[in-house]
Amino acid sequence: MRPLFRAPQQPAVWRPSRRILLGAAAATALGGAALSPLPAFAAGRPRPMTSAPAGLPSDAQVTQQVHAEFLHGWHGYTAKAWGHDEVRPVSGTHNDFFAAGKTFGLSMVEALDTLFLMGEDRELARCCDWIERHFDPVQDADVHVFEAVIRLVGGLLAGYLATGRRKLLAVCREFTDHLLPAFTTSPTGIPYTHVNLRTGAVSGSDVPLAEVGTNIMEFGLLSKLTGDRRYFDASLRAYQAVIAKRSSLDLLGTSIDAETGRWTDPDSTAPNPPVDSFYEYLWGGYALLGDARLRDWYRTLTRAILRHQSDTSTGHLWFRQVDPTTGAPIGTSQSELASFYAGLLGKGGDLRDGAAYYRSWTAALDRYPVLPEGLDYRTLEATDKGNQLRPEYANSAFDLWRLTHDAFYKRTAYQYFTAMRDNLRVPGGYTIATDVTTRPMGRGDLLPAYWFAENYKYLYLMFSGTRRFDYRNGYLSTEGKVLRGLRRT
Ligand code: DMJ
Repeated sequence: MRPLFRAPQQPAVWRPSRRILLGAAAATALGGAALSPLPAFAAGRPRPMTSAPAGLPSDAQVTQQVHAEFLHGWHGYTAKAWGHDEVRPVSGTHNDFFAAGKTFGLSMVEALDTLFLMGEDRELARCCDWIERHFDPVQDADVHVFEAVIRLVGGLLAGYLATGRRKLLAVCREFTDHLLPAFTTSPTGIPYTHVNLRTGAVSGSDVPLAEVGTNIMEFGLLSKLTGDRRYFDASLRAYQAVIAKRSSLDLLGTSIDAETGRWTDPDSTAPNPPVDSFYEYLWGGYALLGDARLRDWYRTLTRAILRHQSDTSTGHLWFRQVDPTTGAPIGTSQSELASFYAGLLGKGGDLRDGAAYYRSWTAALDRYPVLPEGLDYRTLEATDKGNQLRPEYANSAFDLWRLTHDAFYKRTAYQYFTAMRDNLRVPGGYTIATDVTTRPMGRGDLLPAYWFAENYKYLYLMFSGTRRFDYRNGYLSTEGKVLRGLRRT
């Protein structure tokens, strides 16, 4: 057991080896022997830039702007939707995220470690008090397991790490115990999509890969903190069930049946949703828990994606959809959510490919200041013109900046920030876009809770150099939760 819960050693400074730069060709086969070392984030706290690159305010100024904008959204939530999951900032009403008439105080749970990093200790304490008094982990609600894990389990864990309040860990454990039937009642170990927290009744056997495999970071950490390995074991079993079904090209499909273990959609659509974070958690699970099987699976599957799905025909790197057994191209759509993959490639050792994919998305950002939800990458035409206040581009900027300290990532992250502020800020906070191609942009009426966990946290960490974060060893989940590297003073 011990190796599962030991963080891997990282070299002090990340210099891509030739083997890593060769990327796909260098990876070993599934279960293979020694692999590339874990790329380290650049050593130490970043030194604030007082003379910023052209067109960029100083780090201190950007930090202040990002902090102020975060608080603008936060105060919008606390004024109109305190105690509820999400705020609708235009109408001043609220949204129940998981189930009608039920609340988990989702925006509060999502915000915990961001409030800590920004030094908002009074707001943080207010949220913890609410959670300890009102969060009901066994309410009669059918919850979406994937969302419950990344948002609530991850949020409570990060809140516990930020504050040391043991009640948060106890609530997290009890809540997770009521999610577990989704895994343990499945004949294959692939979790059902939904579970009723009170009755344990499960539903939803057609499961997208992200929902199978985006839990090992939270469950592994919970196992580590409680000494109870049931959580980690459930995650690992789910991963094993899917990886055993990979094609002869080492490609995976999109959705799988939890009861039969057969593909319901066999096409390889990585790194788009709904498979995206399946791959992210193989690497993240390895980085956080030190389990070499996760690293080996990540390398094997990533090698196959780079080999069979890369398309540079437009002069930019994109990822096409393919038939998993022949590698034949079947689609050229790219979801905005896939832009997280640039950072993941960097963290996983394919830094050159990660940087190239980030540049592809930056070209799209030059055309649409706020990225549309979907594109056809051959033309950059928007296939879905909305934007759900997405954080993925900023996530990759943060990851790649941590690996390289290249000011390009700060410049482009600031471009992302100002476009969001100029187009999607409303008096009651921030809101989603219905059409990013019109001026002014078409606006909806929702501030998704992940905005409190992700978008401006990445920017704040890039520009602030806060002492509350361990820049070398810190590691964040897909939902931006700091699962390692919060520094309490
Ligand atoms: C977040 O819940 C997470 O980042 C998840 O992995 C994917 N999508 C949303 C934000 O877009």
